[in-house]
Amino acid sequence: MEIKITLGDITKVPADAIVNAANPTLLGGGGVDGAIHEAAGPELMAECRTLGGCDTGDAKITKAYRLPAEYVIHTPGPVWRGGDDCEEELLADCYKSCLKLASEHRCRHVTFPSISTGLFRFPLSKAAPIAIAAVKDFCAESPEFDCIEFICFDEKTKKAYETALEV
Ligand code: AR6
Repeated sequence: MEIKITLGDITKVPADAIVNAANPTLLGGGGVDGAIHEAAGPELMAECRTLGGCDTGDAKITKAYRLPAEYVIHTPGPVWRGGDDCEEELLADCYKSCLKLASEHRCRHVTFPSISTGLFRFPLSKAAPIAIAAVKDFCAESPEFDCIEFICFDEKTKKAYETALEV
């Protein structure tokens, strides 16, 4: 199993499952969520409306419609409120909930954005090591994945994930 860090737009990278950094309504938003809905087409929102939302740290799966993937896995990350509100545990839960669903759906290649580090303001230097550790922990128990890929939208994010992967 390979962990890859790539600079790019997650809506353009083929995968079995693309993870969406959503919010608990699952009814769309800005950032990567907006880009994913835009690229997938309106059928994605129609399916999301049937899901009844999702708790922070949990995940729900849909089809991917016009995206280059089989599935989208939607996970609401925690809003950063200073660190005393279980943000770190909830962020790790996001990655693990997504990988559990991906595994149940026999996905081998999963792409992640940097959950919570945009509009939800989770500090990147804290989020990147939590993300890498959560993926490594999960995959140590479930080795069926070929590739878990972090698609970073800017150089700063890519560097933070590369640094976290090196240690
Ligand atoms: N491909 C890859 N990464 C992207 C893309 C893209 N096309 N677009 C943005 N990013 P954010 P959050 C990066 O704000 O912090 C939405 O309104 C972005 O640069 O998308 O979890 C939801 O509905 C950043 O590095 O997600 C929620 O309300 C990372 O993706 C809220 O935002 C995450 O930024 C979730 O906030």
